[in-house]
Amino acid sequence: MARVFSGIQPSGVLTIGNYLGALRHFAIKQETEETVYCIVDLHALTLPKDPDALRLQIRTLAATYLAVGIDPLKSILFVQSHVPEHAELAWLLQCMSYMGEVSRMTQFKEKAEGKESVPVGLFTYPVLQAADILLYDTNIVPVGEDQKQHIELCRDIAMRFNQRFGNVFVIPEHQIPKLGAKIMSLEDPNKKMSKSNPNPASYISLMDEPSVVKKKIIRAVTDTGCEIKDDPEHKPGVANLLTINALCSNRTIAELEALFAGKGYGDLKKDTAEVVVATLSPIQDRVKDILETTELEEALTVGAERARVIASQTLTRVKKVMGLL
Ligand code: ATP
Ligand code: LTN
Repeated sequence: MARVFSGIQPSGVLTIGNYLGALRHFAIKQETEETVYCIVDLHALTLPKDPDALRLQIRTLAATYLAVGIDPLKSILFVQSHVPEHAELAWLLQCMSYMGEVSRMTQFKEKAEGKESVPVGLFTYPVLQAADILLYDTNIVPVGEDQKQHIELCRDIAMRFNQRFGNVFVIPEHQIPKLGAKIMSLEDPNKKMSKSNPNPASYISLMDEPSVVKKKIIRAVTDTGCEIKDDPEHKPGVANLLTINALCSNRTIAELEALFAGKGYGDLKKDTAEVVVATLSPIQDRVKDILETTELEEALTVGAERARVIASQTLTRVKKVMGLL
C-alpha cells in the first residue's frame, strides 16, 4: 500500500476548485491506500489571521473533510500544529534549502506581490510543506496543478538530504487529476479560482446557498462567440464551465459538447448551476450536522496521536543522522 499525504490551509471557506482538484480525490484514495490528511494551520499563519476566525476555519475545514467522506477510521486526519514535529523538521530542512530555489516559487511571488512587508514565513512556506510530506514517508501527494512546483522542491530537498546523510527520506511524487486540476475564477477565467480572492463572485464556495451558486454561474465571464466547445486557450470561460459541469455530473466533456451543440451559453450555465447545487447540497447538510457534534474534536485528537507516532520516528531518524542525538 502506498502512503498518501495531502494538506489544505484553513484560510477561508473552501471553493469548488479545492473540492474538484483535491478533496474529492482524498476520499477515493482512502479506500485503497494508507492516507494521511492535514489541516495546515501553520501555513495559514503566513498571512495575517484573526485568531477567532482562524479557530472557526480550522473547525469548519475539519468538518468539511468529514463531510466529503474522509473517515477518521480509515485516514489519519489531524491539525498540523497539534504535531510539533512539523515545525521542528521544517527548521532542519530550512538549513538544507537554498535561497535560490525557494525564491523561484511562483506562489510566493504571487502572494508577496504588492505587499510592503512580506512575512519570512511566506517565503519559507514550501519548506514547511516539504516537512509535512517527508515526515510521513509519503509516496503520493494528491494536489491541484498549482502545487506541482512545491512538490518538486520537496523532492529536491529530500534527494539532497539523502545524498548527504544516507537514505532517510522517501522521495514523494505528486498526483494531479487529469480533469479539474485547475478550476478557474468565474470572474477572470485566466486566473485560478482561489478561496482567498477578496471578490466572492470569483469563486463558488462549498457552502454557497443554491440561489448564490445560480447567480454566480449565470454571471460568470464567458467568451465572445456562441459555440459551446472545450477550447481553454480561446474560450477559457466556457471550458471552465464544461469542466465543472463534467465533474459534478459524471459526464464526459465530449458528452456535454454533444448535448449543448446548437444551444447557447445560457443553457450551459443553467445546467451547470443545477449539477453544482446537486453536488454541494449533501456536503453542506453534513457540514452543518457535524459542526453541531463533538465528533470533530474526538477525531482530531485521535488523528494527532496517530500522526505523532509516525512523525516522531522520522524526526528521530533525521536528528540522528544530522548529529543532533
Ligand atoms: P489560498 O487562496 O488561500 O492560497 P487555495 O484556494 O489555493 O488557497 P489551498 O489550501 O492552497 O487552496 O489548496 C488546497 C488544495 O486545493 C491544493 O491541493 C490545491 O492544489 C487545490 N486547489 C486550490 N485551488 C484549486 C483550483 N482552482 N483548482 C483545482 N485545485 C485547486
Ligand atoms: N501548500 C499547499 C497546502 C499544503 C500541502 C502540504 C499540500 C501544505 N502542506 C503538504 C500537500 C502536501 C497549498 O497551498 N495548497
